[in-house]
Amino acid sequence: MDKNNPNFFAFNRRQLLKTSAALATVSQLPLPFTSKAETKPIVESTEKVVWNTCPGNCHSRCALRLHVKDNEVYQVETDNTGDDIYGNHQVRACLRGRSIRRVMNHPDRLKYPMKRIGKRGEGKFKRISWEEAYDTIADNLKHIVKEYGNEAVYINYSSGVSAGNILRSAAPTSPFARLMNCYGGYLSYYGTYSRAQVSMAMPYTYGSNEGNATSDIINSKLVVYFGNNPMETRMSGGGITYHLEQAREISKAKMIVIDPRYTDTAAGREDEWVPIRPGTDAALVAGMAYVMISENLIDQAFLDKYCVGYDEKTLPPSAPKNAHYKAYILGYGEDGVAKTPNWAAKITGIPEETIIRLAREIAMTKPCCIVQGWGIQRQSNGELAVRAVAMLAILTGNVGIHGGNSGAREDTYKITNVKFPTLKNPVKTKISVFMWTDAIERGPEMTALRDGVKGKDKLDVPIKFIWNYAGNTITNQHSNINKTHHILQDESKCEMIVVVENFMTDSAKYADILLPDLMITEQADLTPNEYAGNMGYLIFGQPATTAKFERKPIYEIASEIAKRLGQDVYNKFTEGKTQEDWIKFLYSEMMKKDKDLPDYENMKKIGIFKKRDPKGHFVAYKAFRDDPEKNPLKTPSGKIEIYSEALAQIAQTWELEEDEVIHPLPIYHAGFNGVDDPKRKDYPFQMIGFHYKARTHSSYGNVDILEAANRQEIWINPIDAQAKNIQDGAMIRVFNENGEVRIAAKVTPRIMPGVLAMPQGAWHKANMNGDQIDHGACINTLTTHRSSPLAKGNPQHSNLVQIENI
Ligand SMILES: Nc1nc2c(c(=O)[nH]1)N[C@H]1C(S)=C(S)[C@@H](COP(=O)(O)OP(=O)(O)OC[C@H]3O[C@@H](n4cnc5c(=O)[nH]c(N)nc54)[C@H](O)[C@@H]3O)O[C@H]1N2
Ligand SMILES: Nc1nc2c(c(=O)[nH]1)N[C@H]1C(S)=C(S)[C@@H](COP(=O)(O)OP(=O)(O)OC[C@H]3O[C@@H](n4cnc5c(=O)[nH]c(N)nc54)[C@H](O)[C@@H]3O)O[C@H]1N2
Ligand code: SF4
Ligand SMILES: [Mo]
Repeated sequence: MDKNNPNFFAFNRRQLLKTSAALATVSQLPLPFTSKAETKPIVESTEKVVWNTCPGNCHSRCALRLHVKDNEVYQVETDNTGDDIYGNHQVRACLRGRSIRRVMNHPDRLKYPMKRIGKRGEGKFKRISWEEAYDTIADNLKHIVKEYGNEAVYINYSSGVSAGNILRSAAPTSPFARLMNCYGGYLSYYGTYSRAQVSMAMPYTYGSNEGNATSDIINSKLVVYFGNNPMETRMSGGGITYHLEQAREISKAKMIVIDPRYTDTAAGREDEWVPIRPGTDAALVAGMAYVMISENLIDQAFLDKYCVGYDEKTLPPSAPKNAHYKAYILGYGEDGVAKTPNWAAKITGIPEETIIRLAREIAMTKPCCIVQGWGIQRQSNGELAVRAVAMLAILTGNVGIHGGNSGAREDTYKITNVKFPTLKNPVKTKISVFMWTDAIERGPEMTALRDGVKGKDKLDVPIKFIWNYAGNTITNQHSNINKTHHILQDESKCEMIVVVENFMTDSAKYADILLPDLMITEQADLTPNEYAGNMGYLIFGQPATTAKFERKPIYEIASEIAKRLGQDVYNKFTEGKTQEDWIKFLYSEMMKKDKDLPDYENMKKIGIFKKRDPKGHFVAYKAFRDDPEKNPLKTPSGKIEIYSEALAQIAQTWELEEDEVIHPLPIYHAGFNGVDDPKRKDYPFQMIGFHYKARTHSSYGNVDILEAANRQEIWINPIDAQAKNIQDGAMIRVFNENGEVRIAAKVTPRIMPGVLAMPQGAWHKANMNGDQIDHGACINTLTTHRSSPLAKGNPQHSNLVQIENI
């Protein structure tokens, strides 16, 4: 049977299951996360089982089946439809989703609308009525729009409710975006905290940022992961780890994991772990490219036919002589340095012999699937690094074929979806998602060429009003909390902050008005899949319980505010529809696009609908590979741009600091807070963050059992621990020029020497009127407000720190 037939896995799984049936008699132990492990409760007449979704943004979207009795969720199970066969498999929740009952019924959940009575950040609030809350918000909004214009109103990035279609929280899809678009518009952002650098940079190479479906690993002989940790970052049974396991089971592909940490993805599953210094992947690639080029292991025919700027032959006429990639690698380019494996070894910390061996292996094993996670791009030199990793795929001609990949992160099939329409934003100005604190402090100084303002040469006004719905990026998830605190203390700068939340998060403490929201599990919505490999699915969630205390659904909150901004605003916002009307409407639009969807009532009944990608395993840029003339890429030349004229132009015109580089080629540059930053004299350790299984960012961070199971601790190599006389488990100080945290030390060889790793998303806990020492160990006490050069994105993994015993 053809491996690329979408039924291939199904066939193979059946074979496997047959074999395992024989084994089952020997071992009857249920596997973790299988439906067989679940108890089927006896459903009494007062009880019901309600389908809904895990709310957060972990890039899986799991189905929850909530068992309800007397208006309380008493048990949580997950998807029990489908089977163990790939393409019809179960979208099983991880421990976080299964602990949702502890979030819904948490004693700290917000119950009433409140207004702030202490200073911002102090956490002192007073209960008010909904009427007073709505009036205060509407009056302030009217006043600010009148005084400064709509550009002074900002909707902050947030991802707490990235699941539900109507509830979607981030600015481009937030209900507040629709509200503001009915009221003259708002200052919007480009990019995300997730992938600002890669989304900006990769299209200069490929015209977009596509990767092969994970399931296509079935066709690979070798899998190389650069800073990609799906076992922790895409944990669900509906997520990609499932396909990864299955695909490798069948293809027997060898796996190499390149990461400063020995990750859960590597753990016992990899064939080789290559520890690397953070921010140096581009140097590793250059060292490997040197071997491939000098040993003639590259795919010259591919480079000639599909690429621009590999060598003199395809270098655009506008480029200076020897500005091509080959010259850069071999040492006759601008810098005159040959990027030998020895050169790369000194930068990356990877032995020269390993670099040579890896280069040969990657070049000679075909097809080879090269994938990068987003850890390497959340850095001060992230834009260069992501294009550099793509070079490995390009040099070896692994782009556009089954079993290969572009070097980007793995892709997914998505179910047909129609979102709550946010309408057109009359304000065209955009800032980078990361630069909102700058826009409060020095908005009118921010320009297109220096600060990446888009749609205009400069901002006219600073941010004066912030909507923050279902997000903790005011402080906890944004960088440099102490500096942000300082900026927000001055109430004459940003005049009004509205936070809609479930908890008194660190960000919520900065609200002027704080509103208690219903959770997604307490209302109806449609949720499409996110990263799920080759299977798309749609979940129709229903409210598990009625609203408790004075919590309200966001659609009602936004509608009530709209009403106070004018009858016309209200009419435009609601179009006379209730939340249920909207769901019916959106679903009918989806049904028009996908004839396979069941009808509304049936969808409501079944709760989850699954559909396998009818086209099989997605391969990025396959059409281009098959016929580049007919299917050009979206780059200016229509080809893969190793040398980008557009970037050459930007490099010449934008205003940059000395330690910032934008370059037409994917060169190595250390960036700020990198390996060769002079600040290492005082702060010798490189410290990365990582996305942790204990939480989804800060969400679930207050669930005690999850906290206990996965402690907040900083990874330190035994060599460093010994030099610093730090014992495993000891509480230590981690500090730099931005602040100080206290955290337990995890002394482990799973991290390379000289590098520390701190799980991101822990709840910031500091006395902000006192010493500001963070006892919660939120990594953003230590990160910087400086942005990366091209995307102006968050370099939250580029940090330099010192550690000491307390
Ligand atoms: N240093 C560092 N910082 C980072 C990162 C990093 O790697 N390192 N990662 C970045 C990335 S990739 C991202 S995506 C961001 C994520 O940052 P955020 O988008 O802020 O994500 P969370 O911390 O999960 O916060 C979501 C909030 O939504 C709330 N919430 C959940 N459900 C509901 C609901 O139904 N209604 C309302 N109103 N609220 C709800 C939760 O209580 C929680 O406070 O963090 C970024 N910050
Ligand atoms: N459990 C859980 N899952 C999540 C999330 C969560 O908070 N918790 N968040 C979700 C969200 S919104 C996002 S955006 C994604 C984030 O997904 P990613 O950005 O891919 O996750 P990270 O853990 O930040 O980074 C991935 C890996 O890169 C490594 N790394 C860091 N710097 C470097 C480097 O310079 N070179 C190399 N080679 N490796 C490096 C880290 O050690 C880590 O193992 O995860 C999603 N999934
Ligand atoms: S946190 Fe992610 S993997 Fe876990 S249940 Fe929720 S959506 Fe699924
Ligand atoms: Mo993210």
